[in-house]
Amino acid sequence: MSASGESDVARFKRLAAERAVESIQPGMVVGLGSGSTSAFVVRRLAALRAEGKLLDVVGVPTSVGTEELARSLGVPLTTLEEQPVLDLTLDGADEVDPQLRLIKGGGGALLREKIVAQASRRVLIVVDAGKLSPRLGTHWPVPVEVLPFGWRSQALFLEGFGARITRREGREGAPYRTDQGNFILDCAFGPIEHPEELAARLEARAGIVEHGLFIGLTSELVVAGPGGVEHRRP
Ligand code: ABF
Repeated sequence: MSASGESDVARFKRLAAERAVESIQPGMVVGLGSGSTSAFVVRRLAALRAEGKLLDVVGVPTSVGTEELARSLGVPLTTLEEQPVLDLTLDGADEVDPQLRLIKGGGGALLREKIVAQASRRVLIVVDAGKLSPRLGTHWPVPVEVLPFGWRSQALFLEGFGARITRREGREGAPYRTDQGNFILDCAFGPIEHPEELAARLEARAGIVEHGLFIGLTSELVVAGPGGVEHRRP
C-alpha cells in the first residue's frame, strides 16, 4: 500500500494501463475493455484528452459499465455498427498463460469483450503480474454465459467435463444477469490441459452463448509487477 492509499495491485494495474495507452495513435478507433484495469485505461485517455492529446480517438465500449465511465469522463464513443473494424482494443484479463491464452469474464462482460476483440486488428491485453499463470484454470473458473432457457441442462453438460459449477449470483440473491440478460455459470475445471479442445466443445453446445476462454486473440501484452512494466509484442 502506498502513502496515497493505492494498493500494490491497483498501482500495477494503473501503470500497465498507462503504458498500454501509449499504443493509441491519433485517429484510432479503440475498443475499451471492462474491469478495473480497463477503467484505468479510460481514465488515462480522458487525462490525455484534457491535455489536448488524442482528441480524435473514439472508443467502442465492451460493457454498459465502461460506456457509463467513458461518457462521464467525456471520452467520445462509437458503435460496432458505425465502426465494424477497430484499430486496437485494450482490455484486461483474469488469467494469462505463457501462450497468451486468456480466461476473461470475471466481470461478466465476456461476450461483448470477445465480439470487440474479434473485430480488432490488434488486441493489447493489460494486466498486473498476478494474472500470469502456468496453465489456465489454475486460479480462476471459466465463466460460461448461458441462456436462462435450459440453463440447468447446460450446468449438467458442464459438470460432465468434471467442472464444479456455480451460477453467479447478483444482488439480493437474484441470479446475476449479463448486459444481454443471460446467466453466467462459473466453471471450476482446475488446470486445463487442452484449452482449445475445451473451447471447441463449449462452442458446439446450443444454449451456451459464449465462454471466457480467449484463444488466439491476444496480439500483445502489457504486464506490470514488482519488476517493472513490460510490453510483450510478437
Ligand atoms: C475484464 O475485467 C474481464 O474480462 C476480466 O474478467 C476483468 C479483469 O478485471 P480487473 O481488471 O478488474 O482485474 O477485463
